[in-house]
Amino acid sequence: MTRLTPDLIECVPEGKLALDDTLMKYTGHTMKSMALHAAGLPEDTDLSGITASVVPITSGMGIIGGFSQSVDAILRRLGIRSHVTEGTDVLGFSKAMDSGDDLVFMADDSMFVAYNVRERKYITNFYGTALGYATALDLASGGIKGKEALVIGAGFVGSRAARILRDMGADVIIADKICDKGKSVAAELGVRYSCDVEGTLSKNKNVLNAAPAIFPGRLIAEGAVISSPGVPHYYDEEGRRKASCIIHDPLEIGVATMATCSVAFFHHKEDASR
Ligand code: 2YJ
Repeated sequence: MTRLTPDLIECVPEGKLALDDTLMKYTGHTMKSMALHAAGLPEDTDLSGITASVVPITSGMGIIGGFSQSVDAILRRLGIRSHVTEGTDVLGFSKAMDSGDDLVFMADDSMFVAYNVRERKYITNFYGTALGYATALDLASGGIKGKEALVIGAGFVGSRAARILRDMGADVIIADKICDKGKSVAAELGVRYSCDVEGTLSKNKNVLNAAPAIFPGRLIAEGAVISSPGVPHYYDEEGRRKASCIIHDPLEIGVATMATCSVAFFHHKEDASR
């Protein structure tokens, strides 16, 4: 699992959303309206009644500089009244409980969750990321229903994205360089798989790249729509020219979608598929 680094997220807190411009251009949505749409909530939902605590977690490899502040900034941009707790870890969590906030965000090295305190349910970043990027692919491709969608990577995000895209009515192919992994996830979901990641990528126009891999431009299909949560993220000049759109950000799409899915618990609109 890729660990975010401070340089990847350093522009998030101040960020005037270049991401909003990209999303608007390719999906017709802002970050907020896309995240609300993904969670099945009205796109003009006012989130100013929602409060959130972000708890810094020191365990394992420790605090990532700017991580909690970036999550906090993303929540505020959605209109949520968020703050970073003064204490870390269990002390921070107890402060979050004392504050009576609706949602608590916290991440260690292996899991990042948004916990809905009143509904006692949580959403993982794996699910929020999968849903956010699957929604971006759906919108940017003009509707993925009935179309082929290639999911590269059968890991925590890719397997969830494949399920979401299948449920959207896409004809899903999973490709993973570890062939047995792709095969077993595909069998579980009842979708196709390919062990030839590069060959399949070069033939597919609708791609969700959840692999920690870099693909050269010669493998990108002309006009491809690429929704790309995978880190490291890089497409060369040829890839950028051939793709009709590449959607990526290091944190925002996943966190914003976690937040709206957590809010959807209040509306009983989110199932337990995390
Ligand atoms: O609170 C902090 O500053 C740190 N404990 C944050 C750790 C963030 N965790 C990661 O980047 C891990 N790779 C887990 C992410 C899981 C979701 N993709």
